Amino acid sequence: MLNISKKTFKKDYVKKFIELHGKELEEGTPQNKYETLGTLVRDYIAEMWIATNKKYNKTQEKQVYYLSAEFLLGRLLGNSLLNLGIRDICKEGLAELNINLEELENLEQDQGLGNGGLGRLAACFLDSMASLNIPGHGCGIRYKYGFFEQKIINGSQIEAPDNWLRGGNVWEIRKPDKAEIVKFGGEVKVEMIDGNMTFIHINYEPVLAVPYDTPVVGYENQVINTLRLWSAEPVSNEFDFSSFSRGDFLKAIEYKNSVEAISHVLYPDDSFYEGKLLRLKQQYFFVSAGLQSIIRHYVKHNGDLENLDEKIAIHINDTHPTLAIPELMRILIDEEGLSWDDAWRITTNSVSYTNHTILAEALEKWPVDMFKKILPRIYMIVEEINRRFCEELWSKYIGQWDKISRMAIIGDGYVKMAHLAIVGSHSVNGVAKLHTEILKKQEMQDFYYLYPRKFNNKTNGITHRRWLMKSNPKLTKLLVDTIGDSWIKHPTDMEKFENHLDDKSVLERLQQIKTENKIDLAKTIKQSSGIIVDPNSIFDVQVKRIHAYKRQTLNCLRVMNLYNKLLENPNLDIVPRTVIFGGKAAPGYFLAKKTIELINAVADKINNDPRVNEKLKVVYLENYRVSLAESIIPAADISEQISTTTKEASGTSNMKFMMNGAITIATLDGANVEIRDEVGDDNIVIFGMNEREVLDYYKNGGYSSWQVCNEDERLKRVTQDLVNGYYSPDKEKFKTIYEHLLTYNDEFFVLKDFDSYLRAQDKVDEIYRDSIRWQKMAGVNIAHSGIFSSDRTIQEYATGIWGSGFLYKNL
Ligand code: 26W
Repeated sequence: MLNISKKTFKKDYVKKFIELHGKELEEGTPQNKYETLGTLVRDYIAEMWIATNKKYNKTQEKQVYYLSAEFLLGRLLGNSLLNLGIRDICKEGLAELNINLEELENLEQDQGLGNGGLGRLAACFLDSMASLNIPGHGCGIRYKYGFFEQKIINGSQIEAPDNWLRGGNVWEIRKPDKAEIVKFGGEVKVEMIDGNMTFIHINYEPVLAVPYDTPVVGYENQVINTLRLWSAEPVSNEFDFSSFSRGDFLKAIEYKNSVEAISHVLYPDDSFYEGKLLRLKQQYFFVSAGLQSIIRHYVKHNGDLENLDEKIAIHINDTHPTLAIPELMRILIDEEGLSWDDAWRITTNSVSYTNHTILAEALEKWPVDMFKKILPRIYMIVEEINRRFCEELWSKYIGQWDKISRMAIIGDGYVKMAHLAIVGSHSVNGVAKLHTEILKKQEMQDFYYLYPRKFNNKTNGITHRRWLMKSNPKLTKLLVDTIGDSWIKHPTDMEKFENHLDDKSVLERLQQIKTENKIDLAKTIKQSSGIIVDPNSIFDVQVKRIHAYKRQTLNCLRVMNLYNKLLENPNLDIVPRTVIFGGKAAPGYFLAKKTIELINAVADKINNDPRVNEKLKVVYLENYRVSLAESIIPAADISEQISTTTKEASGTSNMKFMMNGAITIATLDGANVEIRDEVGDDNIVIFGMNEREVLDYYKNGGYSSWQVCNEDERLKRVTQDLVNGYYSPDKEKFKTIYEHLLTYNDEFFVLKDFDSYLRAQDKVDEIYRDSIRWQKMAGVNIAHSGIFSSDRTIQEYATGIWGSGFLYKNL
């Protein structure tokens, strides 16, 4: 907690404003004022930051490095103020200077360096590590362009570059003196020097990795951890173009461009893996720079590499940073002179790996030729890891060649990154119970039998500081008023709220808060899409990446069906609904982009049909991102978590919604299963096929979407409406969706689950009419959401995987 009075803050603020902008406060633009506040807060942080680092160096506590290709932080100002404990003082101080804090907060560009769940999880984890006093730091790429901006034009997604650094970034500090060199291409010369085999990398292309550090502020505990993001630059910045001959000049430009390309843009895919050279370069770039700087720091402060694994933990977020394994081997062997065996012991003891998806099409594998050419020394090390691993397999599984070749790290011309990650780490975890079980039983079964003790579950979580305290201040206040504030540091204390759910005044306040949040969202919707929605209708929300397995199509088909029903019977007695969608499609994912077009076509027709408008509206919110999520989620009545069972590893928006009092309608997939276990069957609406049925169909076949469709008049009608011109004069427009469902037998069982989904929606309607019951359900969901705080998740990682943060074991 930062100790600062309102008076001092005001003085500091005005002084900083003048320093930065050379004019008086009254003349400042809102942007000037935001920049001033951000810079001032960063200054406040600076001293604590230095003190934290000093303490870490002195106590030699185990340091955790969280390696991730993505960190989806969103905005930093509001949460930094909250965690510093000075948000109220700043708010009041600014108000006295005629400045509205929230307006400044809304001027901040989202830091959108991630695709979705995996990147946002990394951001929640940073917040929790700092807040739990765990010395844990992020390591990633400072993409010049983050996840693209989505525009919806004539109902279709158009991508625009996310130039997030345009207006500067007050949070980062460039550290050129901490730069590292990363080497690509070239050859490896093997020489005997003093009787030792020595590997010398020659003719490589050097890339300068320059770190930018962002402070990660712990909640009222004086801890500031570091997120270090690397930017790629040419090794020499001094291009004296005039002294180059023409050939050199062009070469120099080419070199500069190829280097800068590495940290230019985040790949906007989270569905289909593509073996792109630049992506491989990105992965090696940040992993190599990160590890070199970690080891350099370690050697400076600790010296002895022999017990490195007791002093640092390296976590790899999915397979994207798997090259950390061979890179650490390279540093320990080639640069520090350790033996293979010592290096291997240290590496495997340090590294741990999280898997985030079982979708086969998303598994990373790199063509050997590409790998070898771009990372010759690393390839040699991977080959040696593979050779030794296969040797182990041969002696264990005598004669079982199929199994051995299935499990090898290198095979069929590819390097299989998940295999390398499992073999080269001491811990492999899934992100929800069901997901971990599926990994063990199906996807990674061979490895599970070989290394049963490596496998473990760590159910995901979300930071309640951003997703409740910051985004829903009214609900936060209600909780504090009724149960006190112990839950802020011990989120499972939220359970106490359940004791107050027989108090009518509490339920009324819950409802009032939800309505006020809905009014705010209705304004946002009006501003961004022009659509007027009724805050008294049910706000029914599905926001997430657009993907076939997440089944936005199922949601859309039920809206189309409801529309048909309302037209048939205008007096149909339903609670009015506002169905809200949001999310981005990968630019190359045709079916996902078509899904967006379909939702918008359906929305357009329904919203312009006065016959149904009192009862049904459909909204597609453009450019879904962290900051938008913060205003949508507190306003949701219903959380749509409707993925095909077995396909969603965990989901995390499901947790955010329940924490804000939405009722979940869900399949028993990912963490929905654990949410159900927490709140009980009466406080969640479950539908659809279970795990066994899905796995059985995938294994044995026997599903016919065509037959399911033919036996259901409603389905016949809505699927025909896709291709008969009902939603578009161009009958071909939604043919791909139709074909996916009927010609190609509906891979994700949309039609199969349709009936059960509709019945679940009817049930929601029925429950909502009983306002007391609904608010109680909302209350139970809030009360049981504490377990899904990422503080719980991080404590499990710290004690179960990293062996760090012992101070907090007894929290
Ligand atoms: C194209 C390569 C690729 C493939 C998969 C890039 C990124 C991915 C990620 C693993 C996708 C992802 O974000 N997975 C999500 O991770 C969340 C955090 O664990 C889970 O909650 C989601 O269920 C899971 O889909």
